[in-house]
Amino acid sequence: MSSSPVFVTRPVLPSLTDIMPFLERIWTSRVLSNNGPLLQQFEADLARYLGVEFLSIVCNASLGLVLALRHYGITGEVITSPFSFVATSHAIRWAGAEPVFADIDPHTLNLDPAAVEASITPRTQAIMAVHCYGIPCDTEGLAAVARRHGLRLIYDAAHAFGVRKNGHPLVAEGDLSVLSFHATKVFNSFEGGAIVSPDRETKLALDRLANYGIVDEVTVSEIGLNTKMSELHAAVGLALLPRIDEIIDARDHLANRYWQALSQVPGLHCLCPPGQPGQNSYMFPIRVGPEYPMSRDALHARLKEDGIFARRYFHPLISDLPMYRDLPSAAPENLPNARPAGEQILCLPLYPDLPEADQDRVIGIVSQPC
Ligand code: T4K
Repeated sequence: MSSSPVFVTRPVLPSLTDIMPFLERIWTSRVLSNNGPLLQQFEADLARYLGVEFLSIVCNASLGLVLALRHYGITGEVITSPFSFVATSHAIRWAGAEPVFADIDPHTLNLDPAAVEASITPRTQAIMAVHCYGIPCDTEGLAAVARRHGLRLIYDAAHAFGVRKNGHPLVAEGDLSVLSFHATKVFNSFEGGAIVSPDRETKLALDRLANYGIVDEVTVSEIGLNTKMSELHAAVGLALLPRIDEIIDARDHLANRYWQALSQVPGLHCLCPPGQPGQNSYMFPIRVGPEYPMSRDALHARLKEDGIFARRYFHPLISDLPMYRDLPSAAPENLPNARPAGEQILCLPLYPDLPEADQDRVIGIVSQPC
């Protein structure tokens, strides 16, 4: 290993100066949790930034997805993408429902509405789609399928912070959308997430579900969970949110540098062209095709030799994991586009303060691996 390691991502932290006033408020009030003042402020500021009206902050996206399914009482089949982080399918199982895998579109890597429609059975109750790498799903196509068959449409929007489609916030699509503010995401509160609701009634129902189902001191309306965010996490989010445009601009800049350097390399396909209005440059995924001088896995290993930790998001496919691979929908012939994606895609290091010299090391190897 020649120089310092380069990771696929590194979180941006708020400065200690920016976070201190929020910490002082916590230490003075001694309100640490349970819908405290910082949480309420974070919710309001986030909703304003994202351009939505009703949003519930939770402790992470995984539990946000569980709550979303529980809210609609979904215990039947949920059609979902095998090309995602394992949390998507795990959340379906934790809600007591059954994941059914449908194939993805080879270009967007998101659920293909036609494949979704072909997977519907009398037991299907919902679609859980993922905006993989922040690339928007075919929201119109999925909405049409959901409408035709009376299904709920829930988006795992863990990657889609701030993304806009045709000028509109992507997280306003579907019945509910769930964001992640994990350390590895475009915007983080160390851990955290949010559920975007279409109306106040739904938001309040989700808030109740996130707080054990408590209505008041003597009334508990349902079997809720504790998925609340603490005031400390809200403080991190509040201190970082004013920097979000600067964070996304820095990501866009680096994504553009990758694009300039790699988009013409024979055998490589860069999936996220820069300069698309409303994108967030969460990842820089490349597809390593058969014409490239080595396989995706060999390139991954070659980068590692130089201390560059690119990641094979998402390999293995969720449908290949032991707890899912025996499902009929996990059969390889059902997922002809997801399979090669799982074998060919590599996400290159990308985070706002990635030094250009380190990015050039990545570019040097990827553009001339042998
Ligand atoms: N849905 C989707 C589509 C998701 O991608 C995710 C999470 C979820 C749902 C669930 O969201 P949450 O419940 O977490 O809110 C990472 C993240 O842990 C995971 O949150 C994320 N997706 C997934 C795509 O990536 P790993 O196992 O690859 O993380 P890890 O620990 O290997 O971190 C990757 C790199 O990031 C490290 O090499 C170094 C850097 N890093 C990481 C952490 C945690 C840091 O520099 N500092 C840190 O604190 O899963």
